[in-house]
Amino acid sequence: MERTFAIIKPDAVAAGQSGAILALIQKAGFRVVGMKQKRLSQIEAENFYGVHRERPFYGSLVKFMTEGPVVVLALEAEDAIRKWRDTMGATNPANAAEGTIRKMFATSIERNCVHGSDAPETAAVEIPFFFAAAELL
Ligand code: 3AN
Repeated sequence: MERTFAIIKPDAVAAGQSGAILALIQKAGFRVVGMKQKRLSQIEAENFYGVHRERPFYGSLVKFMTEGPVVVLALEAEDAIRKWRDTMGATNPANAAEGTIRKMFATSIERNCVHGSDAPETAAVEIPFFFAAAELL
């Protein structure tokens, strides 16, 4: 079993799509081991997306990710990291396959409704960034 980290981003939460996305997560066979709704602080968003600090979209991305509440999730499944990225679809919804969450709900490459860890090393940092061990059930 593997764990990955997911976020339902502010665009999707504001649009009332959290429940629909959670249903798709469960239908895809993930076990939810951690879940909470919170609003990211400026510092949290800056640090979480620190790897993108030098990218031209960094400021805009941080602004977007702090504009309203998000739902943070720790998900468990076999091959969870790859499986969740497949379930989300391509970063740019214009390239996302039919049936993926981003195809259904994302409106742009920035406002792309969900996040997922891209590698085991990333998941190992991202899950404890948001969850204490006792919150993972
Ligand atoms: P993914 O979320 O698919 O792993 P990353 O890690 O390349 O994609 O990008 C992190 C986030 O940065 C994306 N989810 C998206 O919100 C934003 N982003 C990525 N590329 C762009 C871009 N070219 N313009 C605006 N925002 C972007």
